[in-house]
Amino acid sequence: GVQVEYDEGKLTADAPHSPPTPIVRRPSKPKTYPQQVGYKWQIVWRNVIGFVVLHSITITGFYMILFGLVQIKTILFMCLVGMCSGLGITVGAHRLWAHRCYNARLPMRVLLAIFQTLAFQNHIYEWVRDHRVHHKFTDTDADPHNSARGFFFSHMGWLMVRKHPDVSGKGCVVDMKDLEADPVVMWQKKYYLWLVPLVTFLIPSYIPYWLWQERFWYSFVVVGVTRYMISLHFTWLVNSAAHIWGTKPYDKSITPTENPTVALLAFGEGWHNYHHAFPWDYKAAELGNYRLNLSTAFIDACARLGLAYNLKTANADLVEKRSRRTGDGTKRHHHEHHNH
Ligand code: ST9
Ligand code: ZN
Ligand code: ZN
Repeated sequence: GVQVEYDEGKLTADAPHSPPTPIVRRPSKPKTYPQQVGYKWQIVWRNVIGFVVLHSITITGFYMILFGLVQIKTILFMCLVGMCSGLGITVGAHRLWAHRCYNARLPMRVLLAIFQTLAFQNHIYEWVRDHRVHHKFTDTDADPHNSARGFFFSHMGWLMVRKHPDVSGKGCVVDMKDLEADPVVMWQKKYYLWLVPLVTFLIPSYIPYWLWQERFWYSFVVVGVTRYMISLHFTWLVNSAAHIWGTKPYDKSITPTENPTVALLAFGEGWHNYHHAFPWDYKAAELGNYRLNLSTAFIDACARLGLAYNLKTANADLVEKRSRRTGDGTKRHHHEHHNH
């Protein structure tokens, strides 16, 4: 046999019957995003397997719901638990603890911590640290769910690989003293490993069994796991979809967008261009009403009860100026309303 060796496009052995074909080295499409040079992926198989198992159980859960294997009461209870866990993230972890958009009295903080534990998205302290780092270093290697690495990475891929060294390297400058001073946050952090199985899965699954004799394992699949995975995906859409699709009326230089679908699914957290422009606003949106913003309605209700106070919000004038200066022109300005 004739051995043909290619070396930088030159034929180095005889190949009598075929004309020497020059090797054209096409510049291959970079497989890495620009900043990734010199950084190696490290897949965390424990998490990959965990998510495969959870998604498989979720498919079973959809089957049980669609084919009437669980009672309507159980499905309604699943929605209630999902709503509470969602508010634990939006009203608690996000708008209270990560951004300090308002202050909350002890009973409200305890309730929000319980709700946040229902959501099993890491303990409040870790959730907030990752989220503050996301705002400070958006779309760079230091952003835990850097959307420059694509939809899948920012959606859930980031939870299945080791973090980029910049996340801790640069993230360590983020001040967490306020959370260290909150006994509710530190108590949840200390007992989180015990609280998760109990609060996220066992208690919510047990209630339908206890109160209306639902089969425990059916309840576990639907109210425990399926409810959990749906709320995870709704949350993750804020990091993926709302960093890709939508308008940018407040700041066109950043990836976060105004995404009504995500706003609906994530209780008002899809107005993400506004949120990145005014992260300290407790409404996380400009819209003056509760349109697609259950979280704002909840905070206002708590404020009326005296549980929440010092609610911070951007006034119309400030928003208008910012929008004119850095927006993409999709915001309807005040004078336009007057003209019509
Ligand atoms: C989940 C979270 O799903 C979802 C968050 C979404 C955020 C959404 C934001 C949008 C806002 C609104 C939401 C609306 C929601 C609506 C709901 C409606 C229904 N800074 O992490 P490690 C250092 S969780 C500074 O282990 P590895 C630190 O020293 C899902 N430093 O890194 C740390 O040590 P320690 C369930 C940082 O080894 C050390 O590095 N959970 C920072 O690379 C090691 O950290 C899971 O799936 C930082 N930001 O592992 C588990 N980060 O902690 C996921 C780290 O001791 N987690 N450091 O201080 C893991 O398994 C791992 O973290 C890993 C990375 C494998 C992902
Ligand atoms: Zn964001
Ligand atoms: Zn935020």
